[in-house]
Amino acid sequence: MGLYLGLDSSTQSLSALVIDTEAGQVVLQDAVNFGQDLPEYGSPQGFLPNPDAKLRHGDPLLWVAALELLFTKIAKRGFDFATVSGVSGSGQQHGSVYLNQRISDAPTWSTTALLVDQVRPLLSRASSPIWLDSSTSAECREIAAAVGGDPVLVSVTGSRAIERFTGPQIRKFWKTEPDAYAKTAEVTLVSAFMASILTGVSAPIDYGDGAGMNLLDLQSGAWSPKLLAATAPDLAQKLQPAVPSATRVGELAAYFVQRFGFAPGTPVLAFTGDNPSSLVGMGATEPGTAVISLGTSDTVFAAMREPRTDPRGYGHVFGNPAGGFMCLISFANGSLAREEVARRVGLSWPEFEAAILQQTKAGNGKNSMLPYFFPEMTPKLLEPKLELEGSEAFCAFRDPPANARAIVEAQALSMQRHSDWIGERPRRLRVTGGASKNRGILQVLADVFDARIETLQVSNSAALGAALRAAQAGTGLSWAELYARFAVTDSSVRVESSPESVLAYAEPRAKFARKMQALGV
Ligand code: ADP
Ligand code: XUL
Repeated sequence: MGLYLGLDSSTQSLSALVIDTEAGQVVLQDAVNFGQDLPEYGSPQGFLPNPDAKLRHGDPLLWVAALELLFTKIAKRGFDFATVSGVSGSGQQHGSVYLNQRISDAPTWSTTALLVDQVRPLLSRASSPIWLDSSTSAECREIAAAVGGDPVLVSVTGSRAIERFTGPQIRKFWKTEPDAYAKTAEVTLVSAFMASILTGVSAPIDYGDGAGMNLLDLQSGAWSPKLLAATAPDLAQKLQPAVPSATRVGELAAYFVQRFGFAPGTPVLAFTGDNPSSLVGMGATEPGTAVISLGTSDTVFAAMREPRTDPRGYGHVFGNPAGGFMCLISFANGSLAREEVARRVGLSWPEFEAAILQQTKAGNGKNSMLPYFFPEMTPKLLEPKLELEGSEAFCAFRDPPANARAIVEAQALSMQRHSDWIGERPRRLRVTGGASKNRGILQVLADVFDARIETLQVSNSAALGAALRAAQAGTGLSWAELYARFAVTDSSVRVESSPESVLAYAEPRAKFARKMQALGV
């Protein structure tokens, strides 16, 4: 029993959450927003702006600076870090960090200098490609061709070659900057990088996040020699072996003990991807509960009885941190696309919500949208594809309520279509992420999926999942016991479908399917 800290290094923020397993309470939540709190890193949305929508890199030093700032902020609140019995965390998936020296071989962190200044000379690549990057189509084709095609990749790794996945990104780095690649001693993911910073040793990558690299053999749990060879030379030497998510990867480095007052020897459990972590934070590691996460990206995921793959090729199989597998479908046009509509028609979030709940109806009076403001991964559209169909005002973005509803309906129809391969239709959906506060969005999801929507009392499911994983390893409590205390539904949010609205989606669903077919996706 004790206090456990979970961290989540996501696209736009780093957040912390502490649970007290004895009291069954969340005792602390705090966050650093990359754009607002660290503007000097020039990443207003968490990544480095680039006019080429296919190129999306982040600054790994920003993530390190955020860690230091977050702990400083929490210490100022008077929180006693010495009470923490264990730490784990999660990171935005697929993003990769390149180091010219293994962290284990680098000098131990000194308390007389800032962490960023100690990490900077260790980077062999100044920026990190992140999950929003879609610039590696050529590398995907090359990797797939080298191993005998996408079906081989799917059977080994659970996914076909995917632009944002780490393997194709590593290959692009090798092709475009061979010298810098040759100088790279270690390639790691955002999740394992953050764990390495905390422990001062090279933390291994877990099966949850490692499965998003196009490199992990899901059955053996080892990097596939065939895929390593197809990706880049000497890659095996640059990767730590992959490990089960419940692996203790070290203890907090002396730096954190001395600067912030953590207890010496505080164990650190392997970090995982933000989606696998959310699976835990949503209490959904057993099959039967599907989760929709409405963060920067929108994702649909669920634990799987047996690994099943998406015949359309967009979905993925990742390691479930509680053992076994999970499926995931990710949509790049999530919150950033909703924000774009809200901005264009000048609606605040409360107005956006009212537009859906009070001013428009299911089916949106036949106004519809193809909502791809940015390149999309599901379905695969390498160029933005924004199409509006309906009234003149709607098509000119001059009907704010209908424009607001249209994007949400299109996103929900897309989530439903692209998760149909998971199997049985979900009767209950758990929704999380920043946009899950919006009842209008929840109502559209309920009606499109004809399912009951639940949210949890704790909204930061990735950070909660990290704290729960640390607690499970530290206390030996079962997942069921931990979920009963922490993954508790918010009884004030019970959004049910209405039969009339469910019926109203039959035609928009068919129309959306026709549009997908016409696009050949
Ligand atoms: P991530 O973890 O990917 O950084 P979050 O889960 O914190 O993202 O979600 C952040 C997003 O939530 C913001 O980009 C914003 O668009 C969206 N958001 C916040 N409040 C609302 C709201 N009331 N309605 C709709 N979207 C919202
Ligand atoms: C999942 C994905 C995103 C990132 C960022 O495959 O690309 O959900 O994990 O949250």
